[in-house]
Formats: sequence, C-alpha cells, structure tokens
Amino acid sequence: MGLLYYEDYTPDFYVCYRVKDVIYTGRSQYQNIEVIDTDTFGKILFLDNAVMVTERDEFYYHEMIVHPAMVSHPNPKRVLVVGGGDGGTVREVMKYDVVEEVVLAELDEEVVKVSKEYLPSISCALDDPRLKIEYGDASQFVKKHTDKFDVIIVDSTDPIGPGEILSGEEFIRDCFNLLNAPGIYVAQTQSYFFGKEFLRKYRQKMMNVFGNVYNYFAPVPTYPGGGWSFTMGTKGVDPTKSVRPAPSGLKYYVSQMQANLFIVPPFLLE
Ligand code: AG3
Repeated sequence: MGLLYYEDYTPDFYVCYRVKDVIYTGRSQYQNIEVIDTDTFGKILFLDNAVMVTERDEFYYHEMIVHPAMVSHPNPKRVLVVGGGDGGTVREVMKYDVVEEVVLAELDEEVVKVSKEYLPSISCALDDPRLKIEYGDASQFVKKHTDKFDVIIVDSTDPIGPGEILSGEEFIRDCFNLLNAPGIYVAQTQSYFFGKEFLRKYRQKMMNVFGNVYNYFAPVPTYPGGGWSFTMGTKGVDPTKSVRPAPSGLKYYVSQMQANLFIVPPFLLE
C-alpha cells in the first residue's frame, strides 16, 4: 500500500490517503504541521492530523465561506478573516474591488510560511497590499480591537485544541461588537452529519448574540462527512438577496444559489 496518512475524525471513521510524497513535517509552538502530496488531491495541508486544505478541492470551501457574505453585504470595505493562514479565504475576498482592507488574525505564523512555500495556488493573495496579518490569539484580537469591520469570516480549525475558544459565545459576542451595521459574520461550523450537536449549540449562541442565524452547506470531498456547514449572523442585512455579482471564474458558487442557500435539510430540523 505504501505510506498512508489518515485523519481519525471519529473512533470508527477515518479518512485515509495514499502518500505520493511527504513534502514537509514540522511542529510549531501551537500544532503539528504537515504537507503531503497525493495523486487525487494534489498537496494536502494537515494541522494536528486534520485536513485543512487540499489543492484540488479547496475551492468548494473557500468560495462558500466567502461569497455568500460578500455578494449580499451592501459595502464590504473592511473584512476580518480569523484563522485561515493558508490564504484561501483571503484569496477569495480579494476578488472584490470594493474591498479596501483585510485583516488576517492568524494564530500561527508557521502556517502562513508553510502555505506560502508549498501551496502557492492557495496562498497567492497573502502578499496583496490590502492585507494586514496580525499573528496571535484571535480571541484577544477581537476583544481589544475597536476599529470595526463590515464582514467577519471565521475560518478556524476544529473546535478542539487551539481553535476551541473561537466557537464560544464570548468570542461570537466580541465579533458582534466589532461588526459594523450593516454587517455579516460567518463561520465554518463543522460536518453537518457528525457535528449535528455542535451545530445545534452554535446556532443557539448565534441566536443569543445576533438574534438571527442562517445555516448553509457545501460539499467538501476531503472533510470528514463530506458535507460542511457554515453559520451566518447579520446586522441589518438580508443574506438571501445578492446586491453585487460574484467574481467571474468561480468553480462552485453561482449567484443563483443565494436565494435558496439557507434551506435546511429536514433531518437537521428536528
Ligand atoms: N478550516 C478548517 C476546516 C476544518 C476541517 N476539519 C477537519 N478536517 N477535521 C480550514 C482552513 C482552510 N482555509
């Protein structure tokens, strides 16, 4: 079989890859960082044994965490990206000319370095002059910062280890306070098959803070469960209405999705 790499998402469900090449392995102050090469997915970035991005399927996730918010906000000039050190989310945000400034609040400088070195098609916008990178704990950043944002995108790791604090109600509230009106907050909220309970709790926190909550879903072939959830809260924006076209050349998101994006599958409604 050759060398195998796997992500053990639950005790009895693993996602496994045949390795063509191990490109990089290292340990930062915060986590294990690994990049492997595979035939089907190209290069894959793992953080603490969880797949963050692959070259071939990252577009589903990055387009879907970014465009639904960016097409429906009336004037998204300042955008905060929390996590997302690989740069994929920043790359999608930078496709809008209306964007004047993006702040990337990333915990781990090593993730940015490794992505720049080995994942150029994903990290390519990390040198955009509109970007400012703030390294360190994003939960502290959102507490201390007062200069507000129009859109906040939480592209975090799973809610265990370093990413855990980013799914707490306190963090969501600090983001709410840092958001302009009109404003949109959107976060990745895990597999909607395995993470049903997490999603239910997250929705409750959003209701407590924003008083509204919108869920939408997208396929991500390499994320455990295959279908990923996103959770959005807004201040004075109706996210079912697009007010600007999506950038041309996208591979998954199309504007026609927007009006029906927030339909929840019946098994999740109970
Ligand atoms: N953001 C984290 C997605 C979580 C994936 N979880 C997993 N494989 N267990 C990914 C960073 C992409 N910019």
